[in-house]
Amino acid sequence: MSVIALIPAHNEAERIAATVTAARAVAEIERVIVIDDCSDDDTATLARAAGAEVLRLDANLGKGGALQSGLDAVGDNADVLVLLDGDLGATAGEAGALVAPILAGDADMTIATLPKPPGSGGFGLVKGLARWGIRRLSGFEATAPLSGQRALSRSAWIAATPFATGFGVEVGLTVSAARAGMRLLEVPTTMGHAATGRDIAGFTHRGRQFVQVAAALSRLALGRRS
Ligand SMILES: Nc1nc2c(ncn2[C@@H]2O[C@H](COP(=O)(O)OP(=O)(O)O)[C@@H](O)[C@H]2O)c(=O)[nH]1
Ligand SMILES: [Mg+2]
Repeated sequence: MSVIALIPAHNEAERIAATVTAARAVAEIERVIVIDDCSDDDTATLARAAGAEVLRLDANLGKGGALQSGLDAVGDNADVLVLLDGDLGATAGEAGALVAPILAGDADMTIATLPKPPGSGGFGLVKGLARWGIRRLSGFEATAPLSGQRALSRSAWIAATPFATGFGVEVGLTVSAARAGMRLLEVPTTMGHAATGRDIAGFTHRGRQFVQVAAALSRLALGRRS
């Protein structure tokens, strides 16, 4: 079984090395591929130094586009895909808990739930929209509708490709897989990431996410994926 981790990373110099190191230490994971599209910092160099294969893209494709490029690059070589954010740091080492149910044949897609991050965070608007849309479109009750930490069997990613664009990728994965009758399983973890707060950067980030999640849900409602 070939288990390949795809890590989309845009300006993640602060955490990418720790994320890659931890992902590479997961026994089940065979290859770690970082997809870096036009970072302004040293993300690619640091990822490579930490032992990742790095796919550099000439244009900024957003999170979903980066993941699709990673999948296109591995082609038929993967049996299980692991999707991990670049800002998990050492907690990426918990990814084995996502892979195990797939390898055991107990689920087609696992989704990590994360503890509430310390600090204020946002107001939960994006998460609320994502949870509502997923329920409306597929009936699935998601605890962690936006979690990017997932493992997928081949049948699950075939059901969910092409991936939805930008930050719509996760709702796209969940709705498409659930609609196709895939078995989805949320797995509690203590993973953590660089959460944004109640400042201008945080509101801008979540505003962009809200728009991209809404766009993905609209396309799914109309029966189109991307
Ligand atoms: N390659 C690539 N990765 C991206 C892009 N946008 C976000 N990411 C990555 O996707 C992951 C999640 O993004 P993040 O900004 O942490 O969003 P949040 O955790 O949902 O608030 C991180 O690893 C980002 O570096 C992008 O345009 N290109
Ligand atoms: Mg993050």
